[in-house]
Amino acid sequence: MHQLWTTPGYGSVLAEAALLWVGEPYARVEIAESDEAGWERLRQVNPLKQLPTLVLDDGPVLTESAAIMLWAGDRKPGSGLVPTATAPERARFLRFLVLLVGAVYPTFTYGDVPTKWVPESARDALRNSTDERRKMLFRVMEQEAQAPFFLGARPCAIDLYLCVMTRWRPNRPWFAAECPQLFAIAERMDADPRFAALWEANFSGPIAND
Ligand SMILES: N[C@@H](CCC(=O)N[C@@H](CS)C(=O)NCC(=O)O)C(=O)O
Repeated sequence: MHQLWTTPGYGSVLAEAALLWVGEPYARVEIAESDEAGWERLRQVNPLKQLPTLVLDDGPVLTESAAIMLWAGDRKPGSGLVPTATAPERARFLRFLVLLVGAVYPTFTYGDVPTKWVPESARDALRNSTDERRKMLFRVMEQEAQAPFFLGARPCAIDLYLCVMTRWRPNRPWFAAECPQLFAIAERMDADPRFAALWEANFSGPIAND
């Protein structure tokens, strides 16, 4: 069975939702946020020590949430997780998937613990500038959002990212006020029964990553 490394509230929830979406069985290797030994064990598998990290049942290690989304889409091409190569919404899907992982996700990477990257004196500046950049990127997505889901009639992996990332900084109340389309999409995904237990397990407690 595939092995998915997880920490509640972290990006592993994106991969877990994708696995549920396409019906791939998996086992969780859960590490608590404070479990330093667990994170060191993760480093042996993924030198970046990041989640999601998925070890496939035939051996390869998949990191990078977008790679996991695309891989999962290939496992069940008709599932809707990833629009098929000839689907009219494919181009917009690729644009916003890459924007989410290439532009939005790094604002968390560099802003979550700024002192990993800059001296203490620059801590607040890096946190604030990455937070502002993320808001700008989400405002771009707000302008592009369709309804009821980001690409239109059917949900896809983009909606999973919106559901999860809107729980992180600047958090849901900001989205409700500033990006109501994205907020509505997130709430629609909250209500998807396929993921009810997953959202509960990941977002019912305090989220250190917020
Ligand atoms: N590009 C990666 C980013 C993953 C990422 O930054 N994950 C965060 C959790 S939400 C993490 O593991 N942070 C710990 C760290 O970077 O040390 C992806 O799309 O999967």
